[in-house]
Amino acid sequence: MTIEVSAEVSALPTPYAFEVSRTALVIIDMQRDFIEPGGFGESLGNDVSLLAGIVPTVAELLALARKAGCLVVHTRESHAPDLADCPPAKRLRGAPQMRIGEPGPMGRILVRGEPGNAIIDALAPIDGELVIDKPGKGAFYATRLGEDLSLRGITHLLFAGVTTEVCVQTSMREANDRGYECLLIEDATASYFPAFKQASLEMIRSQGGIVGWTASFAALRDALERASR
Ligand code: TIU
Repeated sequence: MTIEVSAEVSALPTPYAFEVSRTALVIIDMQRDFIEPGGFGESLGNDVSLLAGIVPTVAELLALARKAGCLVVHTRESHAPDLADCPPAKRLRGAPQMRIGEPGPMGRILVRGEPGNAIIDALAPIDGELVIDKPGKGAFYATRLGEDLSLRGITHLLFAGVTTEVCVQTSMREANDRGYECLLIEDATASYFPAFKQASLEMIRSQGGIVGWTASFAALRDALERASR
């Protein structure tokens, strides 16, 4: 028998309530390609050191979700080696020698199975966790994520990862349209552009939570501690 644990997080724009057994942590694209030098993120002209700063908080969040018994989902932005799932409109952007599929310091850029496509060691998935390879920015587009979540009765999603305004926000909007109640953990997400992160947090929770809620990691941890007493 599963004992229901209900938690309420101090969040914006209102408190966010969830049941642990119906909640998944979705960690978006914490892969070497975005966080380490020599990958896709840098190929687009970005300073990747900005993203490394959230790794300790995402690691704490992952440990908390595992301890609470939440489903954990990791995503990777990645393409098949023949790039059949990468439309030219996506492949042809950016500097010509550093496009998706070209060789880079960590193998072919954004290609499945290459070293740069691996999730960073500090956040490596363990048995029982889902790893979703996604060819788009959103985690639901052309993946089995929707089926995987509905098979497990998941209704609430906690989001973390990179980058806030691109893959995290796109995934959160896809989830919101599919009826999931979504909470973005503010200090467990980052952008190459701090102003874009801030704007994303504000637009997500504006208009009464038009896309969802945002809260700090500490607020989530406090809510789970209160719930387990
Ligand atoms: N460039 C950028 O900000 N992000 C991406 O290309 N992918 C993700 O956000 N994962």
